[in-house]
Amino acid sequence: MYTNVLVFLGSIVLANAGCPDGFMSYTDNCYAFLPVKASWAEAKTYCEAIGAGLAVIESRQESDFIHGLVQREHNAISTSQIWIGGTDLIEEGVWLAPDNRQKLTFFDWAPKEPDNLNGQHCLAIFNYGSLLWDDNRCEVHNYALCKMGGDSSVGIIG
Ligand SMILES: [Ca+2]
Ligand SMILES: [Ca+2]
Repeated sequence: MYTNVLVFLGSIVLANAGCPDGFMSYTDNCYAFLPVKASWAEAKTYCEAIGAGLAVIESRQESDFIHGLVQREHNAISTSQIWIGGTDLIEEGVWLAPDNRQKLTFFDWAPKEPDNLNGQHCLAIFNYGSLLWDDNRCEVHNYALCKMGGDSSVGIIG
């Protein structure tokens, strides 16, 4: 617990350290909320355009940090979910990271999700209540959360 507190304080002191303008830092990563409604694939492209990727959330601690970040954007997100990194488009029920195709190992599903209702293959954070996760139709227009490795230069490919 003590270590967690120290890490938490450190993340405040170092807020934005090593991150581009508009990004928030947490551990070794940088995060940016994109208040632009787009399909999951478009959101992925937008994140890549700023040198990041759709945020793959990998732990309880990281998900809790994201909840705090999202709650600060409450007005912006009240009408929209937020796309994050994860899709089961290739194989139903097998969730892969958007870039390296690694299987996701951490999930923060809302109750009764994922339900794959009428074919839902893209990962989003609900825009109300607990901010837990939903699978939604990839063509729905949502906001996006981008993530960039702060300790490695993630360049724009091309
Ligand atoms: Ca699905
Ligand atoms: Ca769903």
